[in-house]
Amino acid sequence: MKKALITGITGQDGHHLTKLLLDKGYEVYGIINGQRSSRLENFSREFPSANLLNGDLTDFSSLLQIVDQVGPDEIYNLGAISFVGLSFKQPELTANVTGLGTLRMLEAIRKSGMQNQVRFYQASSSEMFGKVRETPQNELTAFHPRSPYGVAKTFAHYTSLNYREAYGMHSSSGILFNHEGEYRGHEFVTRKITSNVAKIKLGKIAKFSLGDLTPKRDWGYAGDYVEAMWLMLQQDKPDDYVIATGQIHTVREFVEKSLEVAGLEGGVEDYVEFDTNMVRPSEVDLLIGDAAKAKAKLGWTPKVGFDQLVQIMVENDLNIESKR
Ligand code: G4F
Repeated sequence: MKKALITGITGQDGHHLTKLLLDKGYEVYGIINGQRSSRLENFSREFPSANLLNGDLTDFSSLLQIVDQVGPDEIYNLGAISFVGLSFKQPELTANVTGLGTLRMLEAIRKSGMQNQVRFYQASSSEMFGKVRETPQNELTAFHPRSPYGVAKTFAHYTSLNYREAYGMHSSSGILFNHEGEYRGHEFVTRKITSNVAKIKLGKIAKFSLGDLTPKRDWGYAGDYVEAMWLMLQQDKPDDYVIATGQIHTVREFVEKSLEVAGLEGGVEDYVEFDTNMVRPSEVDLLIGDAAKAKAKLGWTPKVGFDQLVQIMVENDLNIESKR
């Protein structure tokens, strides 16, 4: 039985990936930081067979000890301070967890003497493209990150590449564009929209607030994207891949579609107020990915499109809110 170790296991992608790997017959291990949270409780209830170990991406000795103890075949490094807005308020913590955390994990694999056995996946991000140099963005597009989060992810991306080149490690990075779904945290704009639209539909609130409605994103379904992660580690050779749908929509369009799915009449301004606090010091205006390489080499294509994604999320939140 193959063993997989996941950092950030209780996050959105950790949920989807754990399900995928358990269905494939893996023994799944995850690193948690020892703090109780509703996310952790929900995760443990849903996946009682997953083994959760205390450790932290800011603590090298804990990573080394866990890698030694588990002896994983595959490591998926999903752990990060992943909310871009927060990274402007806590840039040093973001650099430490999201950037240096990746270096610590790769070094733990090397120091444990397992660099030739372990296959490593790094969760790279389209935020690295930031102020985009070309459209659409592919694996060769130059990076220009626009947030402490994007800068930290760029460091982690190149560290993963460096361990591949310097030590011959099977280290692959997925440059994932925005991916959403029913496990998405409420701080991200899609979930903020669908949970508030559900509350409006059920008569709990009349309006909610958002920042800039003009940014354009390439939004896919997280369940599809974790399949790409797994496929990368099944290849003979490690490599980097853009994972995206190739379709873009504005934040405003996401609100419009959510209102439509919920059956709410009227325009965006009838339900949304502008909140200057949500405007970022530097914004990423447009992200759209070209996943041709993933299609050609991994045989990966997204199954869920924009309309279906919004439908999944709105219906999920209507279901949750109707029980509260
Ligand atoms: O949902 P967001 O916070 O996601 P963002 O910044 O695009 O980052 C996500 O995708 C990245 C991949 O490209 C990941 F690496 C990252 O970890 C994360 O998953 O914001 C999307 C857009 C932004 O332009 C933001 O300024 O929505 C805009 N926005 C407008 N009003 C808002 C709000 N974002 C949030 N979170 N909350 C608002 O009220």
